Amino acid sequence: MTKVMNVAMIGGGFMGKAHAMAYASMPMFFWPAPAIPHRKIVVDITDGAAEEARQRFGFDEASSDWRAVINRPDIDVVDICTPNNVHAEIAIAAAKAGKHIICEKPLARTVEEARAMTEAAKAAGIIHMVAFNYRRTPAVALAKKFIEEGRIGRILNFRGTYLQDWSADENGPLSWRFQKKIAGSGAVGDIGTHVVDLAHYLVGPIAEVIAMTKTYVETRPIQQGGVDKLGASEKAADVERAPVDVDDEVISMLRFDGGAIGSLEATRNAWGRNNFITLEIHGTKGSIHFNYERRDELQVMFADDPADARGFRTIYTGPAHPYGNGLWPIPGLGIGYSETKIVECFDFFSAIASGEQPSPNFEDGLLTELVADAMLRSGETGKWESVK
Ligand code: SOE
Repeated sequence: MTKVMNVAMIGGGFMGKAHAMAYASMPMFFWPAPAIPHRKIVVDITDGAAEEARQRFGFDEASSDWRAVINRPDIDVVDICTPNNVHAEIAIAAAKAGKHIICEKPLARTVEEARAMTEAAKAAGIIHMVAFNYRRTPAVALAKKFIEEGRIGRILNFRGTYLQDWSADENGPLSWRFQKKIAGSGAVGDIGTHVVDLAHYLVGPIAEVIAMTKTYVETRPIQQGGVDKLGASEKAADVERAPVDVDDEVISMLRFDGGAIGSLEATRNAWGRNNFITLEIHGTKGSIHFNYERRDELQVMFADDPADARGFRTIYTGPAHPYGNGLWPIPGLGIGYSETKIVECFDFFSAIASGEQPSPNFEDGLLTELVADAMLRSGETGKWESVK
């Protein structure tokens, strides 16, 4: 019999929706499943919001008291889907209570918080994971496989971008994502860290960075209501404004431990770009290109192809590729955001079943925080900053 594990999900917003969907779907895709996640209890900031999330996301129970919930003996897994300011407090308490933890990205607001979370998780001996889901896209995992097999040789260069436009409107509301005390940083922490995670996954540790950071919109209308609207539906031009104290954009050069060089750009102010995560990696024997907006596809160029057939070719991921035995049976049927979260859920519960830490775990999340911190420091100093 496949083991059933009770999940307490803290936070019933956008990420709560993605995780709840993954808990329900994972065994439908990956069978036999490593465990069956049971949606036991969802926590939100008020009883009303928690009850709404319970009904909507299919949990047995609802609560507005995360402390009481994480100490319950019938809870196996704590899932942190809250804004960044409470990640550390919840994760450290959940680790002390002996629960396995999956935490939304970025791991924390600061290196200090990320370090404390990592130490608590390691001391407790629990399984821990940070939800950097994009490395779970089959095409990205295929890129990793080609790199590990040496198909593009030694890596010379990594170019990564993450461009969105949901904060380009200067009247988009001042959500928590524009407030340092809640978010920690802006584009750097929110989406730049996804690219750092991908760079670490595909190329290896980043040793030093030199970065420019910029805040384009200095004040925003104070948000009416607590929901994270991602700028889209509330354009409150006539509402009182308050300062933005995080970065809107980062452009960074990178030096990797292994000798490769690279660049990273992240902004939420790029009109026309939605979830434009692009990766281009050049090696001594070929190149790889990926664009999340065409996430079924991996573009590859192998230098030893016949001269008359030289060029990028498109591989459509499917059963022959990573996670292909669980996802859809024909290439091109469509990989979506949901699939990345289902795969993430599969990898997390596989780690619990095997007792081996998944990646990215909290230690990996801490390394990513160190790079983000170096970028923010470099944005101030204008100098190369070491990640160590
Ligand atoms: C907003 O930029 C956001 O929701 C990020 O916080 C997520 O990590 C990203 O996957 C989608 O965009």
